[in-house]
Amino acid sequence: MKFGARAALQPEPGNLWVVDLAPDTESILQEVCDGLSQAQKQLPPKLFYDRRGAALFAAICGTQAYYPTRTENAILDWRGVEIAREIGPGSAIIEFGAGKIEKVRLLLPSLRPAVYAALDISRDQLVRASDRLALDYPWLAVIAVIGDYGSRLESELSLPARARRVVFFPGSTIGNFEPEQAEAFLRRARALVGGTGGMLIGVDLQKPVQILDLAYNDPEGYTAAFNLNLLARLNRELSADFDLRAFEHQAFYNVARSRIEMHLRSARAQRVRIGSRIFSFAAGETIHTENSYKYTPAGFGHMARAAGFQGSRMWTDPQRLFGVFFLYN
Ligand code: AVI
Repeated sequence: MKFGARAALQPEPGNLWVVDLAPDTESILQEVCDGLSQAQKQLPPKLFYDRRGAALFAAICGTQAYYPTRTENAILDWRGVEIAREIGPGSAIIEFGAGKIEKVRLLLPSLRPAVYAALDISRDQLVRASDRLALDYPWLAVIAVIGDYGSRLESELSLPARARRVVFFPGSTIGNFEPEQAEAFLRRARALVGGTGGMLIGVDLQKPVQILDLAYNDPEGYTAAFNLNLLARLNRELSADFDLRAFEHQAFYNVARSRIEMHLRSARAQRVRIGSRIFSFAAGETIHTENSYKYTPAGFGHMARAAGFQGSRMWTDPQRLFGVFFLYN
């Protein structure tokens, strides 16, 4: 494994290159204080994914209640050959939010890309997973980029000029963006892949409320632990003094806005210190920690066209819980 400076970054088969674009503690502190100063207090969901948060998210994905992971995996597995045919061999796959790098493995045997670049905020997990991938697929050049979705990936990547570029964005993480941000993200992906490129993206579809509510309130309590870990992380990394027993997990489907909302509800009136700042909470007041928007196939297709993609194709499961879209120019 090599930690590469941009000038030296040249992918080679069998090699893994690592670029670190992670935000520093100062900018995280600023973002946290800004969020907790709003009338509706909020925290950015990207902070969920420290080492413990990434492990809890993996546990959520394994629950019976959280259907998106297994449903998307099944679609990628069943439709892998068709998807590979759409994309073509020798491509450069750029995955945003790659996590444990499991999903792309379902596609690699039929897809045979030349390069795979993974971006993720969870440093340890990404380095471990991309190192393993490079070992398992000696014919594949692997690049690991540590950063959030705002990282200027475009200027850091050096990809073979002739490879068809395809952004891979599975997991329905697009649902964690506000609709305007989601459209801007698609537009950015389109600019990154250029005129001949495409985007393979997983999208969670609208469905009955009970299925959604259960998925974000799993009986095992992993989602609650994942949500509360955000406060534990602020205690650890920003010397905050949140009392974790005084906050509780809340998740519900907001029908009017077609989104799951996650909050942390203060069980009593309390004051919390973060660095030199004090934040007051009323009893019952919440910190809004995440939205997870659910789309209809038509609604998502419309957004993709507004972002500049000219065509799309969707694969889904028999219950139409989840959609995997290929967007192209
Ligand atoms: C990463 N993202 C797509 C997940 C979701 O379903 O919105 C995050 C998550 N939050 C709670 N459970 C899962």
